[in-house]
Amino acid sequence: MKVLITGIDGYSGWPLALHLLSRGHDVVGVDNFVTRRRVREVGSWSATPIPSFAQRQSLVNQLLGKELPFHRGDLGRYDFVARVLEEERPDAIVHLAEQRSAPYSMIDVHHAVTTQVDNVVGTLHLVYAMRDHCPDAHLVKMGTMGEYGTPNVDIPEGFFEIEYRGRQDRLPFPRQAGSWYHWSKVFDSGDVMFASKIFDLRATDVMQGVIYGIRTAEMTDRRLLTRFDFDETWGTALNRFIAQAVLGLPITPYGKGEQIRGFIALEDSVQSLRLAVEHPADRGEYRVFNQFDAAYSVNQLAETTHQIATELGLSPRIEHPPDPRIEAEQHYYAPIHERLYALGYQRTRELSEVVREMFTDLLRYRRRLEARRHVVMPTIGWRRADNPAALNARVAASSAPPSAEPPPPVQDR
Ligand code: USQ
Repeated sequence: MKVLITGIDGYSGWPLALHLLSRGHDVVGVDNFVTRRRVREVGSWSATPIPSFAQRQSLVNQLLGKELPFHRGDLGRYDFVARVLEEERPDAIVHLAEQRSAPYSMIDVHHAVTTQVDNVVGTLHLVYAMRDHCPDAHLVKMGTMGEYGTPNVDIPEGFFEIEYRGRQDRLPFPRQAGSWYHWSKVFDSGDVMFASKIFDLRATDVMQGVIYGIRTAEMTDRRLLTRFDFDETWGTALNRFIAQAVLGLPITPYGKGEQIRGFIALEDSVQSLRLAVEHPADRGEYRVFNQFDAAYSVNQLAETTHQIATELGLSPRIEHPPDPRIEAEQHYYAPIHERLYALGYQRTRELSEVVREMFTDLLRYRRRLEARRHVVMPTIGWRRADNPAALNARVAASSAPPSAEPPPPVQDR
């Protein structure tokens, strides 16, 4: 199959490209490198050194013997999106090119607006360009488990049967997102559901849990590693905890730490996206997959991190800062996740195994973590008004300009 990945340069997009290429698919990439710029904006960088995209293309060529065509551009420009789809006519589009950070969207009004405009407009441009240039293609859209929030009932995969005042229907399950970012995904879901109906498109909305991990089986060379964010804005819970333990900073489950989320290893996340691609939805069908392996509280993840860090001779400690978010710190959580398993999905990575692997990799990149330790602890609050000032101060304090990133290391295995 020919698969177009928007956001191919990102944390998930790059491993997905490698995985699909290794499974014999053709991959075409699209990206505008905005994540690299926005991570610099908050004074941070990836713990793993990331080669330029041109270098990534030659590595794919050299190590996998594959071509990786690429279009640099912004999904906010319809002429660009239409031209790429007309030229490439892919069988599937995996749409990952969205602003993906909840804290980033909560910095101030401008970050809230840019998140929602980028995400909603990019998706709308894609569905219109699909209608006009590749109406038979399958859109695999990255949604998020966070769209549902934490209701006090089980969470179905997108839709549920309801009886109300004596009548029954199958309706979209209510959304109760917890950040401007998560709300942008809710709006996207509505738009994709509607587009599949009016344009007769094939669409899968993947409600993804929090991803953790640093590498996949295809990363046989250190230069093929994906980016790894650990700062308060771009790093996610478990990835941050391990970076904190390596740095000797406190591991930070927020508030009571009983917030439960669905989690999935990076490797299994790309496996499930491949399965979605290889089993397309029907024309006019909008389907929803809840994509995670297991639900953990952030306390459980902090304890696992603490235990493995101790085994490795580090001296970790757990602290509970006040939760900077407005979210339930203790709640019921039972989402259903069956549809991917029905397509053959199997969990391949155990939590503790991936945590150990992350420690090994991050200890190797300890100096890069050290250079950005000042951006790890939380400062962005869901209610605070002084966020831009705090952010600007931190960027100014950043110890080295982005151009000082060392070149990618040479092959090590
Ligand atoms: N958390 C901590 N301590 C930290 C960081 C986070 O306790 O140092 C807590 C948060 O308060 C939250 C939970 O961990 O309750 C998850 O936070 P997160 O930052 O790991 O993830 P989140 O902001 O929800 O967003 C991430 C990705 C997003 C994706 C989403 C899936 O950034 O792109 O959509 O995970 S989900 O969480 O299922 O919505």
